[in-house]
Amino acid sequence: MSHQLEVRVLAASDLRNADQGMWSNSKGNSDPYVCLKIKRKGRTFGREQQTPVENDTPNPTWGNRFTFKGVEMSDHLQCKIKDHDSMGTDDLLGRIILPLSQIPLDRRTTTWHALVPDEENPNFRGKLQLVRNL
Ligand SMILES: [Ca+2]
Ligand SMILES: [Ca+2]
Repeated sequence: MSHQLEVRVLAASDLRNADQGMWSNSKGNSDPYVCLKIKRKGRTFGREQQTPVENDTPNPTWGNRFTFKGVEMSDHLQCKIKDHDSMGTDDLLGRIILPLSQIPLDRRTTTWHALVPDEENPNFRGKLQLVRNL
């Protein structure tokens, strides 16, 4: 049975600073945004959607709502948080893949999801807050 999933991306916190060094802008902190997509049996289902960029903060807040049609409860939501850079490729700040059933249903039961470290960046840290309607 397929559903329409509405996800609201609330906030992230404790994100790493990916704006240090040669290619940084002068402001000195990451400029985070979130890319969301549905994964079904390991493959992308539907199109990727993004939050706006929050400039220069390790603790961004968004509040944007995203709708994904035709999802199944066995699907997963992948969230990648990236640092927007005006030069070069945006840096990955953290990622998480959650079964849809593990995304909390309303704000009162909101949990922070710890981001998953990556082999290339073992110092990943941070967490992400989401709620859903299904
Ligand atoms: Ca950067
Ligand atoms: Ca940046």
